[in-house]
Amino acid sequence: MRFKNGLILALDVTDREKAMDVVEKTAPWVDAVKINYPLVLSVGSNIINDISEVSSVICDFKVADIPNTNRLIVEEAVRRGADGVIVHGFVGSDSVQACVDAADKKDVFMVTEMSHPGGREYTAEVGGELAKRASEFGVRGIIAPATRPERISALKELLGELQILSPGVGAQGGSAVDAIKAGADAVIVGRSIYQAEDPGNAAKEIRPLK
Ligand code: NUP
Repeated sequence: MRFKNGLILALDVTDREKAMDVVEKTAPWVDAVKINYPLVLSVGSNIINDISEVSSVICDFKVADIPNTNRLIVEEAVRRGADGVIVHGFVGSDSVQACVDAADKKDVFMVTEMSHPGGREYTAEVGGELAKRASEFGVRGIIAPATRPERISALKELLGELQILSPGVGAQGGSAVDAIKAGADAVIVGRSIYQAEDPGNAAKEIRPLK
């Protein structure tokens, strides 16, 4: 996936009409729409097909199970039109590998250290090790916290050529420009865009690559 605006929309809304309205209004300024359980559980998984008609879609299902279950989840997301899937790395290399195999050349992004304060408690400890092994796992990139840009830089050192997507901008306190300066390829932004009065303009303003 290429990120010319450096911006991924996190569409954590629970209403189909609102979801499609935000997708359409922000389309010129976002490189992909990331969807998560709130939307899929509220409106149904055919929302993946619908958004994929308009935009690239990343399914942030934080897949974290045994290899066989991971495979079933990723296959279904890709079958419905996902261009990328976010998976957890802490479950082990076989589980991540199952996601990469099931993704059928679509992009798999692996969570390393999470962006919220609790992300320091456990995920920070394994984040470096996961980043170091990411290319061996065959993933396209990692998820690293915009709330701690110094961690983006540190994880980038261990990553090689892989991509970095960074959530935590705006509502969680991080800055899009700082995350990109630290080495992220794109930021992931939700509330600061979909809760704005004018989501299109908010996306236009927040996108870090202009
Ligand atoms: O470490 C992570 N932090 C995070 O916020 C990994 C994530 N995937 N996310 C997701 O990014 C989170 O689930 C939400 O969909 C989005 C951030 O949304 P917001 O804080 O900009 O509203």
